[in-house]
Amino acid sequence: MSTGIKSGMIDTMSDLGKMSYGNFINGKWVKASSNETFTSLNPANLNLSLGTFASSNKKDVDTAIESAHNAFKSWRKTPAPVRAELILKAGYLLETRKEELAQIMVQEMGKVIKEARGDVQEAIDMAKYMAGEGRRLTGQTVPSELPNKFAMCVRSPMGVVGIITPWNFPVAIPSWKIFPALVAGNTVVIKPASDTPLCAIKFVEILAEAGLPDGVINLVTGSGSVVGNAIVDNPLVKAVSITGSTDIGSKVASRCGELMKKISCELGGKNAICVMDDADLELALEGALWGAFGTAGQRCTATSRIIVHEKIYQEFCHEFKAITASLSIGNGLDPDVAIGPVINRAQLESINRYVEIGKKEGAKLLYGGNILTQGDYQLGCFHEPTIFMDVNSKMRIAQEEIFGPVTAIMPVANFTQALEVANSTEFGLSLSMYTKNVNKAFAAIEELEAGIVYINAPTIGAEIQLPFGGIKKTGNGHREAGTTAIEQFTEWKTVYIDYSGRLQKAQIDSFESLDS
Ligand code: UN1
Repeated sequence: MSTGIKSGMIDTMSDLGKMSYGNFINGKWVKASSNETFTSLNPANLNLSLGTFASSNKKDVDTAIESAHNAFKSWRKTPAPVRAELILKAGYLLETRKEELAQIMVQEMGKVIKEARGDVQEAIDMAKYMAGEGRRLTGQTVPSELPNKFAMCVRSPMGVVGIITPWNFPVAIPSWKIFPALVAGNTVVIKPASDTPLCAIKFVEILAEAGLPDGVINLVTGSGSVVGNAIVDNPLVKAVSITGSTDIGSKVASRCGELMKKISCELGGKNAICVMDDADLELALEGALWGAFGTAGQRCTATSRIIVHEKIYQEFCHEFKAITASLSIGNGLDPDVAIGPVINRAQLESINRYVEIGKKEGAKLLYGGNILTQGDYQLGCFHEPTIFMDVNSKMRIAQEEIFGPVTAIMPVANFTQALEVANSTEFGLSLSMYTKNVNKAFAAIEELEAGIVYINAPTIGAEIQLPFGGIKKTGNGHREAGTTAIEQFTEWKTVYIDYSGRLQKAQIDSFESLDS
C-alpha cells in the first residue's frame, strides 16, 4: 500500500513549519483540488508556523467519502479480530512515536509537554482497549417464546463514518472516535480542527503505517463550513461524530436529524467542584488548581466553577489565590511551565471579554484577569490564570463556557445549596464533590446532574475504559470511550432462526393453550 508520501515524515524538529501537507485519500497524500492552503501557527509564538495545509472543498470531501465507501466493501468483511490487530499495531507505533507527537502537539496546540504526552497516551490506551473489543463486539442472545427457534442480536457496521474533531485534544479525541469506528468495521473520513491539522496528520500517518488498507481512513483538512458541512451532507456518510461547541454541535445534529443520520455530539461544559466544610482542604485546593488551569482551562471538563461552603470560603479563596500565583506561564516545551498559551488570538480575546463581563456583573476579581503582553508573551496568546470570587448562579461567567484559564468561586450555605448551584447550568458533563462524609458522597453521586461525577477528585482526567459524555446541552445521549463507544458506530441486527420445520406464529401459538 502507498502510505505517507507527501504528508512529510518529519525527520528533525527543525523541519517543522517548512512542509506542505495534503489530504489523505485512498492511501495517498494529495493536494486540495483548488491548490489552496492555510497555515497552522504556534500559539506560543505566532511568528512560527507548523506548515501549510490543504484548504479543501466539497469535491475533495466527496472523493474521500467515495474512497471510504469503496473500502468499506472489504473492510466490513475483514474479521473484527484482524481489524483489531491493525489498531493494536497503531497503538504500538504511537508508543514508539509518543515523544515526537507530544513535541509537535505542544507547538501546534500549546498545552504543556507533560499534558501533551498524556494526550498521546490516551490514544495509546484507546488503541489497546479497542483492539480488545475486536474479540468481543458483544451482541445478545435471548430465549425465543417458541420452541426450536433461536433468537439473537448482532452488530453491523454502518458504512462511512464522518468524524469532526476539536483542537484541544488533537490526538486523543480523534482516537476516541476513529478506533471504535474502525474496529466495528466502518471506514472513516476525518476533518480535524483547523488549529491542529498537523497533529491529526501525524496520527493518520501512523494508522497508514500500521497497515490499514487504502481508503479505510481518510483525512480532509479545511474549514468547518465547507469540509464539515460536505461530510455531513453526503448521503454515503451514515453516521457523524463531533466534539465541539454546543452551538456548532446542535447545528450539525439538526442537519443530521433532517437527513436521518446517526449523530453523536460531545459539546460544552460548565463543570464544578463542590468543596464542603468537612473536605480535606489541601486536597481540594490542589484538585481545583489542576481542574481549573490544567490545559489552560481548555478542556470541556475544565473546572470553571468552584462551589465552596461558607465556613471555609475565606480560607479557600485566600489559599487558592496563593497557589495560583505560583503557577508559571510560558512555552509548554519548558518542563517547568504549568500554563501554556491558549489556542489563538480570537480565543484569547473571547476569554478576556468574559473577564470584563465578570467584572461588570459584580463578581470580585481575586487574581489575574489580563492578557500577557510583555516580552516574549506578546508573540503568543497568553492569558493570566484568573479567579473570580463572590460569583452567583445568575452571572454569565457562572453559566457560559469560557474555555480558558478563568474560574469562578461561588459561596454556598450548605450541602443542599451546593448541589443546587452545581446543577444550575444548562450543561451536564462533569461535576465533583469534595467531602469526607460517605453519606454526602453517595447523595452527591445520586443528585449531581452530569455524565461524569467525581468524589474527591477534580472534574478532569477521565479514563478511556469508562463512558465519557454528558447530559443536558453537553450531548445528545451518546457516550464516547468504554464499550459504549461501539454503540455510536454500529447498528443492531436482530436475527431469528426457526429450526422447527414449520410455520410458528409469535404471540399466538405458545399462548393458545394458556388462553383456553
Ligand atoms: C475534552 O476536554 O474534550 O477527562 C476531553 C479529561 C480528558 C479528556 C478531556 N481525559 O479531562
